Amino acid sequence: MSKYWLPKTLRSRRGILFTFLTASIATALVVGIVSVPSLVEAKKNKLRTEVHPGELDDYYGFFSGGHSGEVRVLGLPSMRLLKRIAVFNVDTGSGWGITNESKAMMGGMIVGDTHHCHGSYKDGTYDGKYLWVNDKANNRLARIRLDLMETDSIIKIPHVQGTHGTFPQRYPQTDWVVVNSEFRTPVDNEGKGNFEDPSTYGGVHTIVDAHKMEVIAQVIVPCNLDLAGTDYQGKYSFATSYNSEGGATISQMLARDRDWLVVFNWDAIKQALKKGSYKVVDGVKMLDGKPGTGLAIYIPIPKNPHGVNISPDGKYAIASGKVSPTASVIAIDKLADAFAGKIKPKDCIVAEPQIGLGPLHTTFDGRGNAYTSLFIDSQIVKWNIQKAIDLYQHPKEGDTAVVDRLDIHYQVGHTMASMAETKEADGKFLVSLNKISKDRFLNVGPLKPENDQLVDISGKKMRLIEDEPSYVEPHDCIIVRRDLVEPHVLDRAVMDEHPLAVHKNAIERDGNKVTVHLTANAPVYGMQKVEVNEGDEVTFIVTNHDEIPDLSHGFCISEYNINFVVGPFQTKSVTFTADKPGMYWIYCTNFCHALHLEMRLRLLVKAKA
Ligand code: RUQ
Ligand code: CUA
Ligand code: CA
Repeated sequence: MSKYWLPKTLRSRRGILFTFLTASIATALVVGIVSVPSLVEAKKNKLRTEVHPGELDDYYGFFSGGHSGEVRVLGLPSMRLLKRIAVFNVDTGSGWGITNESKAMMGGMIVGDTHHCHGSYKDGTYDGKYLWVNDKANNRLARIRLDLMETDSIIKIPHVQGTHGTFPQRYPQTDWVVVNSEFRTPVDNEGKGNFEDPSTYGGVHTIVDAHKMEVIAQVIVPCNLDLAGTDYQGKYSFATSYNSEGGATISQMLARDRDWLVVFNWDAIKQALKKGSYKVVDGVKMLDGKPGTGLAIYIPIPKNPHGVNISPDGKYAIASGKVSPTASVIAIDKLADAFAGKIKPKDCIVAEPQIGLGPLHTTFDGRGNAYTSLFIDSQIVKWNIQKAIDLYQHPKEGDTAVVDRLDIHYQVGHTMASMAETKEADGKFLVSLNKISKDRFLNVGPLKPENDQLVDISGKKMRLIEDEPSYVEPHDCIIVRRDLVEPHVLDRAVMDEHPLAVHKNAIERDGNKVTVHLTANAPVYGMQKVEVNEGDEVTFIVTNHDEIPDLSHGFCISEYNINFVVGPFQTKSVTFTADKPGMYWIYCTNFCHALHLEMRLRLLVKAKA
C-alpha cells in the first residue's frame, strides 16, 4: 500500500503509524482478532492522556537518574520533567555538593549511580513521606524527604560492591529497607586475601533501619544478589541471583541452567539477631544465610534472572531470567512450607510461561495481568497470571497466557505501571524505560537520550502514547498518585528549630575563623558588605526569611566557585578559605524580585601585609 493515499497531514511518522494502526485495528476487527480498539476503551475509561497548559498532571513519576547520580521528578501523563533531585552528584543549580550540609552527607564522593527508587509505605501503599535510592557506584543508600523533595540522609553500605536492588518494607509500614549487593566481594576487602579464589567472596543482603538510617544487619549468601522486592505482609524479602555459580568471569556466571531467587525470612532473621547468632565485623552484625541456615531459601530460576516483582494482590513474586524466554511465578503462600522443609523450594513455582526474549522486569495492572519488559525483543508483553498458572497445571497445545505485545523503541530495561508497586495498582499508565533511542529524536552526538515511553494500559490492547527523551540514564521509576504526595515550604517554626537559623545578621571571629550570619529577604541580604582577611576560613550561614513559595534565593560568590540556593525558611551554609584578596560581589543567582539584580553584597578580602 502506498503511503500517498494518506491526507498530507497524516504523512508524518506518527501520522503514518497512527493510520497504519487504525487500519490494522479495522482489519483485525473485520477478521475478528481484536474485539475493541483500545482507543475507544481509553475514552470509555475516561483516561486523560493530555495535559494542557495550566493543568496539572495526575501522577508523580520518580525516576532514578543512573550515572547522573540524581533522581528526577516527572508529571504523568505529560511526562514533563518537573525537578531534578541531586543525591550523589554535585548540582550547581541547587548547591548540592557545595553547601556544608550536603557535603557532609556525600562523604567526599561526587560520583553516583542511582537505579532503584522506592517510596515509604503504610499498609501496602505509599505514605508520601520518603523515597530511598541506591548508589551502585560508591555503595550508598540515600533517603529523600518528599515534603521538600530534597535528599536528607545518605549512608554507606559496608562490606559490599554493586549496591543494587533496594526495597522498603511494605507492611505494616516501612521500618526496614533492604539493599542487595550485585557484585560478590571479599567481605574483609583489605587486599590481603586471595583475590584468585572467588569462593571467598560473599553476596550481601543488607537490612537498614528506615527511620534511623543505620545498618541493622547483613546476611551473607554464597551467590550475588541483584534486584530486590518485599512482600505485602512484612514477612519476606526477595533477591534474584544471576551468579549462583559464584564465578568471577562472564563464562563462569553463565555456566548453570538455573540460578536463584533467594527469599529471606524476616522472622528467622529477627530470631537469629535476638539469639546472637552472628559475628560482628567492623561493628556490623553479620548473619550466615547460606542454604540450610533457615534464614533464606533458594528457588531455582532459569538462567541468569534479573527482575523480581511482587503482584499487587500480594500473592506472587515474578522473576525472569535474561537468557531464558520465561517468567517464573512463585506463590508466596507456599514459602512458609518451603522454609519448614515440607516442600522443596522449587515447588513454590506455580507457573513458568514462555513470554519472549530477554525478559527483565514485570509490572502489574491490578486486574490480574503482568507486563514484562523484553530487552531483546524490544517489546512489552502483557500476560495473564492466572492463565499462566492454569496452563502450567494443564498445558493446552497452542494456548498461551500472552494477551498482547507492544513494540517499543528500543531495548527496554525496566517497565512500571501506575501505582503498580502498591496494593492500589490502578492499571492506567505504564512507562517503558528504553535503553536505546537510535533514530527517535534529533541527533545530538554520541551520547543519545534514552527513550521513556508512556503507554496506555487501560484497555485490553496496550497503546503507545508518547516518547520522552531523557538524559542518562533512568533505570527504574515509580508512578505515584498525586494525592499521596504533599510537598510544602517549611514553616517559620521549623526554620526556628534549625540549629544554625539566622535571626540577627552578624560577623563572628575566632582566630582566623570567621562566621557570617546572613539573612536573605527579597531583595536584600541582611548586610551590604563583609570584611575578612586573606587566609581566613570563612563560613557563611544564610537563612531565607521569605515565606512565599517559589521565592528561593541564590548565594553565589564571584570567583570563589560557590553557589547554592536557599528555599523559603531554609538555612544553608558554606565554608571556604578566603585565599583571593580583593573585592568580590556576592549575588543572588535565583530570580526573586524586580530588584533581584540589586540583591548583592561585597566580600572584601584584605591582602596579607
Ligand atoms: S537494573 S535496567 Cu538496576 Cu534492570 Cu537497570
Ligand atoms: Cu534573591 Cu534573586
Ligand atoms: Ca548464572
